[in-house]
Amino acid sequence: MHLYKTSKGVILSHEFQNFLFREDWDTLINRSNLFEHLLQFADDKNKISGNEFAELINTSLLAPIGSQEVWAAGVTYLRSRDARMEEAKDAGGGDFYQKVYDAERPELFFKALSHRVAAHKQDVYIRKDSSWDVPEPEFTLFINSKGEIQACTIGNDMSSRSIEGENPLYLPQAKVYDRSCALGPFLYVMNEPISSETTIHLDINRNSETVFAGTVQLNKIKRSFDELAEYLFRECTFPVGCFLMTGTGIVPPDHFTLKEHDEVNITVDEMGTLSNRVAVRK
Ligand code: DO4
Ligand code: MG
Repeated sequence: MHLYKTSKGVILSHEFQNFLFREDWDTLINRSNLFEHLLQFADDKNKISGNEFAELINTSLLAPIGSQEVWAAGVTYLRSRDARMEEAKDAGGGDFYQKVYDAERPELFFKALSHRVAAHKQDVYIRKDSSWDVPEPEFTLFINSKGEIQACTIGNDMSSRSIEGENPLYLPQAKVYDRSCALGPFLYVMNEPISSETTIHLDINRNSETVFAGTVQLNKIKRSFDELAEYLFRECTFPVGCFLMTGTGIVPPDHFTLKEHDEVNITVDEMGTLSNRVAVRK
């Protein structure tokens, strides 16, 4: 079992890479024309069958990341701006979200290295010192060291709304902690740019019941992916490329908070579902 090809592109994971490619993960993915490179391996003998693929996504896979940094963009959708203005209003921080939504410069922040990233079917964590927590389903880009967008994956930018709402300067603590980020199940190397009509779906299940469901289309984003990538690469180099989460367009209503054992499913049309259970770090 090696590599999975769909009509839209090639799907890659560490599990395939061990069998098929001589290079390590960082070298393999950090190149121009990644899709064309992978196509060379997509012959019948290297392809896995649909059944094998279906089996694979029921197992815990490694997250599709090596030594890359994960960065995230914020307030790129109106829904994120509105939710944050509300949560920060008592702290007097609401205006900043309006300003950053309108500004030329986007909000970009450092999110994680691989040791803080949960893979598909691994637990994501909520903080013990937080009382209001949400997942943020985000279309996530892989950008090579030349700043070229080469692939994408599904991301969850886990966030503490109580900590960020208390004071926006607490953003790094609201956003960066163990297992605050999930990526996967695979790296999707597309043969053409993803359609702006693509829908992201978030479903949160508790005791087998759906307690929140929401959707957003990629075309609701305020900024282009190229613009976000260009800002990120202005004064930062990424020797083996980086991941960039592009912001959330879905925020559950204010009365909602995640609880331990909830299951968070983030589906992106044509790509698949990233599934994680919520836990508290022991
Ligand atoms: O401004 C704080 C973070 C925003 C964010 O993570 C998002 O909009 O997705
Ligand atoms: Mg986010």
